[in-house]
Amino acid sequence: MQKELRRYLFIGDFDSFLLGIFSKRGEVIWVSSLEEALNQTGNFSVIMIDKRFFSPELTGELSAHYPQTPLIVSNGEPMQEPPPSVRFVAFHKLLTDEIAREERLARTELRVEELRRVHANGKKMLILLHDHPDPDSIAGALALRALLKRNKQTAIIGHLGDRISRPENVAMIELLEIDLQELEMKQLKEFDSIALVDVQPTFFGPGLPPVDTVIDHHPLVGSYEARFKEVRAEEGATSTILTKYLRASQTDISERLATALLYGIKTDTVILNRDANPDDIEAFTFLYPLANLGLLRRIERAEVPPAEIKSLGQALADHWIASDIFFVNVGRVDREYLIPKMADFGIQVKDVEWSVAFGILDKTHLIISVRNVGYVKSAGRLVRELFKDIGSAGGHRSAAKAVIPLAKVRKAIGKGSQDAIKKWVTDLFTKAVTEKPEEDA
Ligand SMILES: [Mn+2]
Repeated sequence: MQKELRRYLFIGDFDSFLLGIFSKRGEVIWVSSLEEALNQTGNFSVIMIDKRFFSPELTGELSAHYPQTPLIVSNGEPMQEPPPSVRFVAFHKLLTDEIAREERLARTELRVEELRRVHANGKKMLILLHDHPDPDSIAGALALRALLKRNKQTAIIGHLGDRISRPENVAMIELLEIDLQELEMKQLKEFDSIALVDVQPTFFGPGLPPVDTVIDHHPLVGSYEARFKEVRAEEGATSTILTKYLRASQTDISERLATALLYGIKTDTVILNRDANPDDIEAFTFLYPLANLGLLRRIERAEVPPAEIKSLGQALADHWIASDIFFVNVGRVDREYLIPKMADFGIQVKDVEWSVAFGILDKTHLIISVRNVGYVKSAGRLVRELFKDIGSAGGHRSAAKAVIPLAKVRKAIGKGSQDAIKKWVTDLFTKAVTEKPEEDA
């Protein structure tokens, strides 16, 4: 099909910059009176009228003379009630929006350059995740590696801590063929540079070598040094931050990477419900057409192994509700994911505002997983205040977690029986949740 030549008729006072933009797209005819406008030959794709020239009579005559041609009124403030078939477009606003967008992209691109300089040298870098990597952190790591134009030989993605157990995460790693390494603290000094993704140095406690980069969306915890720091608590996912980086630097996004990032944003924001902001939605919309949705469905429907259904059933039996908090004691588990799964379930119970699931992992640690409805106190802040002195604790506004060595629990409550722990957790949360509201949101 032959491409149609676009012709634009401008009536009135328009900026030459704007006319220049349109002349790149077709023929521009610019007149300063209605008479001249009516004397043109041929048809136009669209007629633009300066708002000061606008009147119902003028648009009436133009419509009669050029039937089927859209009329667009521009310049100045939007019209109260444009007549039917006449539209208003504020070009100056479009242009300033466009410039603001480009400015944001350019700023982000400069950040990417800075980040690339930090990791330009050094043969082997480490992208370190938290101890129990989730889809957002794994996707973030893949994105950082692509952004730095490194591969699995020159940028290792690793974590301390145990094998990954949550079925969806296992499926993600298998189906996207992600090479994730289990490391020990003493191995970290073998790397030339370290970037933390979806986590901050304070999470690891002492023993962590100096890190070069921190990219995270959890609130800033403690103080630490890093050559490159991007900690944005307003974003719902680390994948969102890195998607912006990839877009601004026009880095190629493979189908595999897009699928990972999409899944990361989806899980960290619970399908754009929890803690999602417009950036998350924009990143999601951008990634959606690039991702392999068939693969994503296979990752998401990863099921609970049959042997564990019994544990889930038993866990649910030991639940109670106090002060609109759903508590569930999951008991002893070898796979941590059962605990957050129970917390996710609990928050769906009618009239519940908080859900607290806890259990003992590997006979050594008490894991507490917390969810809330989102419009109450921040879950992350609450668990930090409760447990920061005896374990590691943190999270988001509506989802948080604490990991406490059993020895510390025994020290805090005098004993370590299930009943004692149940009473301790119930009392702590009931008191913390019902206490006077915190100052800011
Ligand atoms: Mn995250």
